[in-house]
Amino acid sequence: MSSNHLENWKNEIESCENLQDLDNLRVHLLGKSGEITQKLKELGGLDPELRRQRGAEINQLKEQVTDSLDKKKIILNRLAMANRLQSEKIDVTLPARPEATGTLHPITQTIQELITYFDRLGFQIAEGPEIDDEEHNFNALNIPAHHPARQNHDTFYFDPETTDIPYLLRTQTSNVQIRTMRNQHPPLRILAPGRVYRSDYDATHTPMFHQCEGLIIEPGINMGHLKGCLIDFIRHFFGVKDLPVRFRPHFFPFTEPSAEVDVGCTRTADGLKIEAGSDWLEILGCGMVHPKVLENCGIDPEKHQGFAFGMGIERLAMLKYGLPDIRAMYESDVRWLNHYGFTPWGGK
Ligand code: 2NM
Repeated sequence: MSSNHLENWKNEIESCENLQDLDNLRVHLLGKSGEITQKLKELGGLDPELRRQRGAEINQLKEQVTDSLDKKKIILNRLAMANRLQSEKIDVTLPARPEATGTLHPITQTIQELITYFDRLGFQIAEGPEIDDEEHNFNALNIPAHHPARQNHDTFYFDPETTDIPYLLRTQTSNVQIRTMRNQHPPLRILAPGRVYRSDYDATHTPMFHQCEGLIIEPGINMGHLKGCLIDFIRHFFGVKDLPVRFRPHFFPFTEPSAEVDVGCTRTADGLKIEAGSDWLEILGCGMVHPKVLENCGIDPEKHQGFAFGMGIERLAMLKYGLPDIRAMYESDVRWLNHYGFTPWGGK
């Protein structure tokens, strides 16, 4: 019976076409109630002499079957791998699937442009708290108690019941310059971009917006330096070489003299163009830092002078990139972001 059985089993093993069939056959032969296992179990009832003889035969049979199963398994494994390699073949010449990449918000882009420009002029980029107190947001800046900007309709105050002193959301980023002047020694060149808050909401105002303020404190700094610095910056920012820039006298409590700066523009039916035109458009405020502000920060106004400027980043971005409504900036509409956003490596 042995050699006949062995031939049959080997044929069965040989005709297995896949690993699953082969495993089923292994269980059928060598499993707990498999054919060969069964034969081994039957040995128990035989005479010792016969048992040894048959035992040796069956074990030899079992070894040969196991050997055949192992060899077949190697072949079927190779076949399965070959099939997988064939079916999962990658065509590296296919064009890449387009990746969905995000864009930089126009505000982020504009802040980066400002930082890049003023960094080259040696300005430190500085940040400070958005929640601050009246000392850093108003007092140190020579903004008197009765100044309209202090009133509740402009400034967001925290509930005075819950804090020891009145806290507020900063209305400009000047608290950064105040802290820097108090913690460092002149000469200083600081650029402070960041979020500010005022209670206002329409097509050109959101209650949170961004400002960028700049400050230079050095001995002998004068209004000529201020004008040269800002004229160069404005022409560079808008990319218009001979753009007319006009300094118009103004009042700020923290600078003296103070000015508002206008650029030339043309107003047409479908909008506004920054260029040498017949009209003017205000884009920033500036002035020589008030002696009282320097004194408030421990700087001797007889030894050091300085100029400062401040601009609204949304306004600059809207003018440069033709954004019609400020409110769309903070609606997080992906279509708007894709349309007006920038690639992280510069350009559109
Ligand atoms: C402006 C206009 C004019 C300004 C002044 C200072 C400081 F802290 F040095 F006194 N920082 N920024 C300033 C001056 C801001 O924004 C329209």
